[in-house]
Amino acid sequence: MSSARSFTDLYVAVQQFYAVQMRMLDEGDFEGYAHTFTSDGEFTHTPGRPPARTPAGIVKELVDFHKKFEGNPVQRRHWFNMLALTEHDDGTLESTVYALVLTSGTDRVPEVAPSCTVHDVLVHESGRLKTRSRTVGHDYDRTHKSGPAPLT
Ligand code: SDN
Repeated sequence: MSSARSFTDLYVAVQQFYAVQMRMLDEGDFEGYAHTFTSDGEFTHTPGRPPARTPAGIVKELVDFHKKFEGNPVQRRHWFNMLALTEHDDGTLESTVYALVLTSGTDRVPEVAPSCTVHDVLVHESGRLKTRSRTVGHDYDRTHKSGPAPLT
């Protein structure tokens, strides 16, 4: 770990990064969300679906996925929690979080689905955090195991 920045600083920076990133997705700013990934970034949001690659590919994937809500608009919010972070010697960060997707239609009670784990590789680019890869596992998928969080 670099001496200039404490683990606590890094942990808070990753939380802030996620708060901004996931708000972009939830507000429908797919371009903004996709550009929080590196130019060679990879994103798999559903098991069995091929990874979307590059910010342009990620925008296309998100536009396609959200077509299923056409005619039945919903507000989705991705709630991240239980962040576990490991910093590698080359500065790469591995992060695992729990994610709940809260979906509100016109009903007062939101649906919580799916319950997910997220495994990210994060890097610093020009002093800013970016996602190099994101793999989302879904708890209903019995082939998926999130494993224990790494001890730092
Ligand atoms: O970006 C994410 C996502 C995400 O984009 C998801 C999408 O649909 C588009 C970060 C962390 C978790 C997720 C989870 C999902 C769930 C996925 C599939 C679905 O909602 O049925």
